[in-house]
Amino acid sequence: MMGAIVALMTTSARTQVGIVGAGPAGLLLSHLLALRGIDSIVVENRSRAYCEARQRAGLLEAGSVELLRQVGLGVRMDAEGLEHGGIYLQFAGERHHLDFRDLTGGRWVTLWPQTEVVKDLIRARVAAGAQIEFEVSDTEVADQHTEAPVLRYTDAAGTRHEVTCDAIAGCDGFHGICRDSMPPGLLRVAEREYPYAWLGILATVPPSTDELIYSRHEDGFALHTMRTPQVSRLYLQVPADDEIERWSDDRIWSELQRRLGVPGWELKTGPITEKAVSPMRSFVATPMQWGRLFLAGDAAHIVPPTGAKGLNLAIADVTALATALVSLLRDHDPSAAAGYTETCLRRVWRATHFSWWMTTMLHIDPHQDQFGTELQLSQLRYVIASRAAATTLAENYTGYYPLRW
Ligand code: RFL
Ligand code: PHB
Repeated sequence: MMGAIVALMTTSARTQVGIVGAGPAGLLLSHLLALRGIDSIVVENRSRAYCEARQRAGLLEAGSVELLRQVGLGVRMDAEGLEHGGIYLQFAGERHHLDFRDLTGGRWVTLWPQTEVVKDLIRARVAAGAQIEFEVSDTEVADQHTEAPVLRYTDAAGTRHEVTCDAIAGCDGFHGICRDSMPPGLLRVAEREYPYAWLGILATVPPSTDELIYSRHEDGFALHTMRTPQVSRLYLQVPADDEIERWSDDRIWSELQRRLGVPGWELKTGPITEKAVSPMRSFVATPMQWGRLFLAGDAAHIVPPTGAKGLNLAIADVTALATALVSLLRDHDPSAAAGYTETCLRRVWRATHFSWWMTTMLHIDPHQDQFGTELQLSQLRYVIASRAAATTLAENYTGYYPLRW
């Protein structure tokens, strides 16, 4: 009975921007808004520890790195992040180096894991006294089409809250609730499913390579990336419906050795501390805004990870969104907010094409015929032989559109 009474009590509050999701998109948005004097609340259904440990992306484009530095989040990244000026592309048993700095006039990428971006963001927001509510449940958004949209959630102690906002940001990832809170029939979705998945591992062993290795092999794609000088991250293409239980550590290492191996090179092995299978999908929903509800990051679009674009798109979306919300709420100028979808989608579609291109060039489709195989190999030979083709890969990989804040 007491429980029922407590559950019925709702506390009311007000803020300028209600943010759903404490992933990189939601946390960075809250940080950027605070720098321009706009208040926000972030609600997140997982715990802080879970958000800080979730293994995901690794690579930041040069523009994302520069933005994080500019907004005071670069100290640990500059000390501990690993700058990469290129990648290895491997196919037909040979490994080739692409030098991004040479191809793009000095651009690069930085390996700075999403876990660390999220830890730095949470620490900065908490130190600034920001309101981040972890372990909430029953998140709801309402009145999105009015100038006073409402965010409701139940906190970890069981109290129901209703926060009246000037705008709501749906930064709640692909499986969140905000996208589905838009009116049926408004959203148009363009998507593609791929007939394979990635098995990703984290292993306590120094990387066996100085740059990332993207390898097309007859048995499937493999990627060697890293986290620190002591920790490696590796991925294997596996069937779309594969189960992690079928992959013993020994089987994983021998498959990686086969797909990544070239004469004279040795893959170092070590204890595997994490392994998981992730599906691969391209998905773009439009519009990214309805009234005062704005979607950002994976809530609006996802890409297969072969192009390393997802985190970078989330950063770019919220940079545009913060600018739009500052104009709307502080300067009463709605034009940037009205153009938000268009601003984001230009970059999103470039990244969507690039990620699809990298994915289909490097993976083995189970239904692939000789024609498909020859096209892949021809494209790969062209990329390593033609400076124009290599530059196309390099300028997309390092980030094509400049990021402005
Ligand atoms: P997130 O990180 O999914 O965060 C959304 C947050 O919202 C919370 N949430 C809710 N909170 C409250 N109420 C609800 N109803 C809620 N529903 C959900 C969730 O708990 C979560 O905390 O989305 P965000 O912020 O848009 O960030 C996107 C990135 O996480 C994602 O794009 C990247 O990780 C993708 N990605 C990569 N991106 C890169 O830029 N470079 C890479 O190298 C790269 N590698 C990868 C990747 C993603 C991978 N997986 C597992 C999908 C490698 C992999 C294997
Ligand atoms: C990673 O480091 O996890 C990573 C790097 C490059 C990719 C995907 C994932 O394309």
